[in-house]
Amino acid sequence: MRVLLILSVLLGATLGLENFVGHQVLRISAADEAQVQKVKELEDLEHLQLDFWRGPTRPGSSIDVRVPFPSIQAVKIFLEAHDIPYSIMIEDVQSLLDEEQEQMFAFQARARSTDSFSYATYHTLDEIYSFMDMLVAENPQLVSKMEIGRTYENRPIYVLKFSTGANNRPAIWIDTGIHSREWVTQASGIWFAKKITQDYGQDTVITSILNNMDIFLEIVTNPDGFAFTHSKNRLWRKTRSVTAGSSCVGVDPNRNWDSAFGMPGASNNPCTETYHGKNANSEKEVKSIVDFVKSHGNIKGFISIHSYSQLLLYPYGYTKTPCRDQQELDQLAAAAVKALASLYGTKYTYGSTYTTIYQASGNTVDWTYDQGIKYSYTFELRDTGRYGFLLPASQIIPTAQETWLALLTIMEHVLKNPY
Ligand code: O2S
Ligand code: ZN
Repeated sequence: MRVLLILSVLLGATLGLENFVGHQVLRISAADEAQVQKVKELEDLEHLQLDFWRGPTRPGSSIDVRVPFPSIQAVKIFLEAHDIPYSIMIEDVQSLLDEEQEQMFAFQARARSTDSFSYATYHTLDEIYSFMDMLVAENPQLVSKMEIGRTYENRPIYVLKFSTGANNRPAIWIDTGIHSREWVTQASGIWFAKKITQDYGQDTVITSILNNMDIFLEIVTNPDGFAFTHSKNRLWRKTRSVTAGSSCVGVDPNRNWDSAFGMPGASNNPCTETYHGKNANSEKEVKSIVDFVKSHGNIKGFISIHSYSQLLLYPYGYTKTPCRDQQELDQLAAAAVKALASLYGTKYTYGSTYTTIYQASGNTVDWTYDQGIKYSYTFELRDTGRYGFLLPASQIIPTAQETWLALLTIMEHVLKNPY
């Protein structure tokens, strides 16, 4: 055990990877608003280097936070002193990372076709980009690849287009991985892409959807961040843009949209995980989608996929005021999570972002909704925190399969309810 530990630290060190030896993820149960405020005090203590995986949120729903080894004693003493209950969700973050690495290593062989591609493992950016090229080459009638822009570090930003007909049909947009560490989402995006090509012409629902609408799928929505999760820090969430006057890197691409930009529910501190950026659309990864959506002009459903917590959310995140279509969006969400649960019993909660998790201004689907895209949803995939962002690869396919049933429910509703 000790030898293994030393080995993994050495291997990680030679690769220049940030290590998480002894880091724990604590689940904090703040009972009332006063306790939530106490936890927020912890968030403001930058030297503790806390990484909030979930929350701080409303009283009653739990807060998950990764605590670096040197801060563990201080944090636990603080929580105990204020009578705030907590439990240890992950004993040692690094040991989960080591398991993930071993699993990826076992499936290293590069696939020559999308049939031999391993859907049940996590992949690098290069592997995903080569998957996309294979899928396009194998299905030229159905799939094409568009470059909608370049990232801060000048990587191409690709979108797969699934289309069987005329230009500018009404369309559905799906993005995965705008937060780079949410690896099960990009992995699910890959699976969705393959699923569409397999089921078109076989399954009546996806066939009728694609006979009338196009689907745009952006699998790696934050390529710089994703590359960084492989090369340096597995738990990187934001973009990789440099902020003048700060030594902290990156902007939260889910707080950078031009909808209540910079209002409560985002941070103006570049060193936090929810930093909104200098101005709306400052991030090229965001601006590329904004330009695409505006120039397309006929997107009818917009689904942005995150992890984790098992939630299906609709606007708004910046205000508790219900959106105009709240009733219809709520009913459709209910139907979607029911379809999702029908496969493996996975339970989802649904509702508006603000009322269901926390206030979030400048988020993607608030903007798309206010652009007139009525069917705008955010998913948070598995799990509810046992593994959090470090979901074992064995759960990729079940996660993608069940999510696909929810996506079909939403897409079919869009098809049957033109507006
Ligand atoms: O914090 C976030 O960006 C959430 C979603 C927001 C709409 C609240 C992701 S990580 C699920
Ligand atoms: Zn996210």
